[in-house]
Amino acid sequence: MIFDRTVAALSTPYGRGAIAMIRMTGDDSVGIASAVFRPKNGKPVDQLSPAHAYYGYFVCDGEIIDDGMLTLYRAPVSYTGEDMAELCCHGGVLVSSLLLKALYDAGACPAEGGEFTKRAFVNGKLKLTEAEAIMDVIDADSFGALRLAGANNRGLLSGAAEKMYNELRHLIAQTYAYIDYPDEDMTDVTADELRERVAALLCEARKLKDSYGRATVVKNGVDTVICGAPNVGKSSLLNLLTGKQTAIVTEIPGTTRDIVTGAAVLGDVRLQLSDTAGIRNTSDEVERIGVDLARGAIEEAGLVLAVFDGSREPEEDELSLIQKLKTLKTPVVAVVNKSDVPVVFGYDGLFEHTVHISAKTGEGKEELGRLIGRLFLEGGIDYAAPHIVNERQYSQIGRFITSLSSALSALDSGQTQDIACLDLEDALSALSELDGREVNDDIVGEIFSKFCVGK
Ligand SMILES: Nc1nc2c(ncn2[C@@H]2O[C@H](COP(=O)(O)OP(=O)(O)O)[C@@H](O)[C@H]2O)c(=O)[nH]1
Ligand SMILES: [Mg+2]
Repeated sequence: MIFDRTVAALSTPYGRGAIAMIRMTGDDSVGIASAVFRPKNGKPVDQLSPAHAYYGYFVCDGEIIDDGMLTLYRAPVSYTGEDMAELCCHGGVLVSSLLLKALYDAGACPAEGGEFTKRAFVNGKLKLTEAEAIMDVIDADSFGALRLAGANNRGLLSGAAEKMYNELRHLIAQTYAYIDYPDEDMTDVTADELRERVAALLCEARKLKDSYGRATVVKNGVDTVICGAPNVGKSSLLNLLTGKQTAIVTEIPGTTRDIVTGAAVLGDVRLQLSDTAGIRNTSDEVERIGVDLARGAIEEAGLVLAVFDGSREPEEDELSLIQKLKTLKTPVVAVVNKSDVPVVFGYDGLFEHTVHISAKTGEGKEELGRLIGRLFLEGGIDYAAPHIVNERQYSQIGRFITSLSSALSALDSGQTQDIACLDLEDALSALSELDGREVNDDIVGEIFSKFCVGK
C-alpha cells in the first residue's frame, strides 16, 4: 500500500466548540501548511522546528480568517510516520470548514475514515492490535473497557503475540536446521524438546483465548433480563442500576409493557439490561404481548435477574415462574427486593444465587455487583495480563491453537518433525495475521473503515 496523496480532515467533532483541530499527513503537508498559515514570528513555515507549536494566522482566499496554532511533524517521527501538520483554530463550524477548504485548495485531499491510523499501521508505527485498541479507547464507556483498551494500545497483546511469534519462528528454524543438517551440531531440538516447547506455547495461547470471555464481559457486557411478577420493583431495579429514571415506576401493576433497555457497570462487569413486563396471566391485550416479550427475552438472556417482593408471600404465577427459571441453563440471580420493609418471605435456598436488596434505598447493590463479578469474572480480571478483545483476534488465536494441537498430535503419532513443522508454519501465519504482519488489504480496509474521519 503506497500513500501518494496528502490528506487532511477535521479530527475534533464537527460542531461548535472551543477549539477545532485539523490534521494533515503526507509528503506535501509542510508545503500545504505554508499556503494557509503565517507564523507570528515571521519565519517561513518550512523553517519551523518540528513538534513545536507556533502561534499565527490562518489565511483563506488571501484573507486572514482566524488565529491559532500550527505544529509540524517530520517523517518518520510522527503518528503516521509521514510528514504531518496539526492546525488548531477556533471551534466554529464555519471557520474550521473554511480552513479545511483552504487546505484542499492548496492541494490536500479529504482523508478517509481511519486513514491516519491506517497509514500509521502500514508505515510500521503500530501493530494491528494496537490500532484496534485506539478505536476501543475512543469507544470505551466504562473504566474497565478503558483499561483493557489502554493496555492493548500500549502493546500488551501485541507484545505477548510477538513473544510467541519469536519463539515459534526460532523453533521452526532450529527444527529445519536439525532435519537438514543433523550431524552438524547446529541445534539439538529433538522430537521431545519440540513437543515440550509446542506444549508450552499451546498453554500460553489457551490462556489468551480464555481471556476473551472476560474481556467481552467488561467491554460488550452481559445481556441481562430483569423479570418477575408485576409490582415487585423490576423497573425500580433498572433505574437503580442505570443511575437514572430509565423506566416508569408506579404502584399500578402492569406499568411496563415494552422492553425498556439501559446499560450499567457493576464492578468490572457491564450489563446490557432489559426491564420487562411483569409476568402474570392477563386479559389486557397490550400487557399480554408485553408478557410474551418478557418470556422470549428470558430464553435469550445471558443473565436473568429474577425480582421478588420480599415483603409478601409469593403468588401462584410466581411459583410457576420459579419452576420455569429452574430449567434455564442461563445463570439466574434471585433479587429479593424491598429489604427496607419487614421481610415476610426470604426466598432462601430456592435459587443458587440470592441477593436481598432495596431498589428504593440502594441497599444490597454492591453485593449484587460482587455476586455478578464472581459469576462472570471468577472474582476478578487482571488488567496487567494481555486480553483478546474482538472476534478477529479470537479467530486467529483459535487457528493458532488448532495448528499447534495438530503439530502435537503429529508428533504423538510418531510423525517426523518436518511433518509437525507444516502445522507450526500455519500457526506462525495465524500469529502474523493476529498482529497484522501478514494481513490482507480487505481485512485492513474493513478494520479502518470503522474508524472516524480524522483518526
Ligand atoms: N418499599 C419499597 N418499595 C419499592 C421498592 N422497589 C419498588 N418499590 C415500589 O413498588 C412499586 C412497584 O415498583 P416498580 O419498579 O414499578 O415495579 P415493577 O412493576 O416490577 O416494574 C412502586 O410503588 C415502587 O415505589 C423497594 O425497594 N422498597
Ligand atoms: Mg415495571
